[in-house]
Amino acid sequence: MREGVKTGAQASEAEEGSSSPEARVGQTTRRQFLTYGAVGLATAGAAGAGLLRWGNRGATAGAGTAGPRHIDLDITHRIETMVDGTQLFTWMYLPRQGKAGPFPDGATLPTRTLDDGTMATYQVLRHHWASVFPERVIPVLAGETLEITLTNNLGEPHNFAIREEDVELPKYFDTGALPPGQSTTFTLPPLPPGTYIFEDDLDTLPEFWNTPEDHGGVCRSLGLHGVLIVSPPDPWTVVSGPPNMPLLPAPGGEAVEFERQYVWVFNDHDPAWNALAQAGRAREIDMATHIPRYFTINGRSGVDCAAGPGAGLDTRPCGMLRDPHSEPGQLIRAVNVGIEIHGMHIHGNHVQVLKGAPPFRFKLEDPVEFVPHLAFKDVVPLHPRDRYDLLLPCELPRDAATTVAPGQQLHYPMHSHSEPSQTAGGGLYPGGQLTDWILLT
Ligand SMILES: [Cu+2]
Repeated sequence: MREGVKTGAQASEAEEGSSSPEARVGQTTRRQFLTYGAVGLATAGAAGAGLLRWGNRGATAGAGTAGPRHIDLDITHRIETMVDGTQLFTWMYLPRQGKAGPFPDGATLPTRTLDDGTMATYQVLRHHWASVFPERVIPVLAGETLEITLTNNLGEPHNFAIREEDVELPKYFDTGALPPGQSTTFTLPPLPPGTYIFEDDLDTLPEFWNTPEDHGGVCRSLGLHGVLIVSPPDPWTVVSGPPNMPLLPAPGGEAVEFERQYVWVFNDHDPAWNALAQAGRAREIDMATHIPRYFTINGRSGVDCAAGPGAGLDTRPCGMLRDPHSEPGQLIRAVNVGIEIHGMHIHGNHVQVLKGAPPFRFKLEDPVEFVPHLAFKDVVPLHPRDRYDLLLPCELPRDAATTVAPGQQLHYPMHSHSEPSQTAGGGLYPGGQLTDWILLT
C-alpha cells in the first residue's frame, strides 16, 4: 500500500524544510480535490483498501478544464472480512474506475512515517499536505460539476439519495428507485459546503418494505452509503456555522483553516442481517432484531482500526503539537451510517464542533441539540445520519502538569461510549470502534 501512496505524489520532505506556510498560500486557488485508489477497489477484500487523497497539484490541472467530472458507481455486493476473520456479505456503491476522480499530479505527502506506517510530519504544514480519505468518500469543490452514472447490479431496486434523518424534511437529492440491471446518469445538485451522507434510503418507503417505519437505514448500514464532501473554494478550509438545510441557501459561516482532514465513517453490522441480504431476503429484515456484533470506523474494527493496514493513513490523526490560537488544527468529519447511536470519546484534546447535522428531534417542534455549534466536546454522540465537522486542536492536553519533552509520540485513544459496542461479541471490548490519535512533540 505504501507504494501506491507514493505513486504520482511528490515527497514533501524538501518542502517541509524549505517552505514557509506563507509561501504556499498562493497555491490555494489552484488546489483541488484529488483522488485515487491505492489498491483497486474491485480487488479489495477488506474495507479501507481503496483510498482517496486530496492534495495540491499544478496550475495546468485546474478543475473544470475538461468539463464535468464523471464517475461510474455500480450498486453491487462485496465480502468484507471482519476483525475476527468472519466474512460478511455487504453492499456498496463501487466506483467502476476504482477511484472517484483524477489521479493527483504533484500531490504532496510527508516522507516520514512512524513505525506503524502513520504519516507524520514534525512541523505544522499549511495548504499543501495531502489528506487521505477512506473509500466511499466523494470530494467535490464548490462550483465543480460532478456527473454520476449509477448502475444497479443487485437483484432489487436501490437508489442514491442525500437527506437528513428527519423524514419530514425534503431531501437534498434522490435518483428515485433504480430497478435491477438499469442505469441512470445524473448531475449532483450544487450543495452548500459541508459533509453529507449519500445512501440508499428506499427502505423508508412503504412500497419497498413490509413495515416501513422499522426499516430506515437498513440498506445504508448494509453498505449502500458514502460521504460527499463539498468544500468551499479554498479546500483547506471548512465552513464553521449552522447546519445546512435542504432547499435553503447556504447558511454562511466562517472559514476555518485545517492542516489535514480525516473522515471517520461509523457503522455497525448484525451478521444475521447480512445473511438475509445475501439470501436475497433483505426486505424481511426487522429493525427490532438488530443485535450488532461488529462496530467499525472506515470499515475497520478493534486492532485493525488502530494498527491495521491503512489505519495510519485515514483513521489515525497524527500531528505536531501546536498553538491552536495561531496554527490550524486537524479536521475530523465524523458520520454515522449505522443503525445504532455511536458515541466517540476522544482523549487528550477536546474537539470543537464546527458544523453538525440539524438537531435531532422526536417531534418537529421539539429539537434536541446534543452538540451545539462551537462547543468543545470530549464525547460526541452520533445518531444515525449525523455528520459533524470537528476540529482537533492538537494542543498540549490542558491537564498536563508540565510541557512535554520534544521528540515524544503521545498516543491518545478514541473509543466508543455507545453501550452496544461495549457488549458486542460477548463483551469482548474493545473489539469495535476505537482508534488513537498521535501528538508529536
Ligand atoms: Cu471514554
